[in-house]
Amino acid sequence: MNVPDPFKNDVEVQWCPGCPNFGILTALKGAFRDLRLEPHQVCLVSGIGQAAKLPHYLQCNFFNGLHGRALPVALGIHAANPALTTVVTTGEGDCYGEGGNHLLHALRRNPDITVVVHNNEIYALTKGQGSPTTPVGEVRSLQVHGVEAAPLNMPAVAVLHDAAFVARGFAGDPDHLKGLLVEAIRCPGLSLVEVIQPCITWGRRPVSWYKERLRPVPADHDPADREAALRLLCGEDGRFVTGVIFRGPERPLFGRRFREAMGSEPLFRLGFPEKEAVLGLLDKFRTT
Ligand SMILES: Cc1ncc(C[n+]2csc(CCOP(=O)(O)OP(=O)(O)O)c2C)c(N)n1
Ligand code: SF4
Repeated sequence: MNVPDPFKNDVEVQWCPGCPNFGILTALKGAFRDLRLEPHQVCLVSGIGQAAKLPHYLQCNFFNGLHGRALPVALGIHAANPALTTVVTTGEGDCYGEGGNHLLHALRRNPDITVVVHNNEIYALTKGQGSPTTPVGEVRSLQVHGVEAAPLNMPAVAVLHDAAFVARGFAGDPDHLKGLLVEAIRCPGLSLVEVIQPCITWGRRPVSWYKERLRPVPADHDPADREAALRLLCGEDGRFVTGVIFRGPERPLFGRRFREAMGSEPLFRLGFPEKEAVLGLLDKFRTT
């Protein structure tokens, strides 16, 4: 029997035919289905880029903001309504480049959100310039003599800062990626799921080139072992390691103190304070 997909909408997809981003879309929808989430319980947040278009293609709440600014918006949404499942879908340019500072501070704050980074190692929307993960030496439209700056290893940075969950998937394997996304969304705290997402238009290599190089985490890898996780990510070919790489120790969640005092209801249900209470508060700041 055909069960209607509640996340399906009629928006025309603007990605190139065959773009591996379709695999990420399929995986995310599957994860929501497996978690029995309904569209009104989910909020997708993105910045600008090919990856950042993903929220357009799902029927649910979403906020598509400015390039690099997905994370502060996501933190605001999560603070206003912690009952929502907040998921950021972002490119590595969006999240590690222009928005890199926001990721660093989100790692400190540990909000209960999931960040899915479509890593195609270039700025695809703007036609293939080098990004914060482009390998050194690769020639790009702006880097005509080859990229000079070393690539950022943000999954390793996330491990160093005790992110709740760090994993890497492959856009060409949506089933495996779906499993990672389910675990990431279930895990309380900041989950970073990087996805190897070859760009078949501006990238230099076919999807098969990446597939041949994938290095699943060894069967005996303990994700609670921080040093082992760093060895995997920082070792040779660390950029191709896939699977659950790290599970951080339990840490206080962003907004915990406020919610302990005010309850976990969405802000709009908490009601407005009495006018006298607000005036009394303002009085404290008045100078005579
Ligand atoms: C503030 C600002 N800076 C730069 C841009 C131009 N811009 C749009 S998308 C993008 C990069 C996209 O790369 P990435 O985030 O990796 O996503 P992809 O398109 O590769 O999926 C850039 C530099 C912009 N729109 N706004
Ligand atoms: S330019 Fe690259 S990332 Fe963008 S839709 Fe086309 S294949 Fe996908």
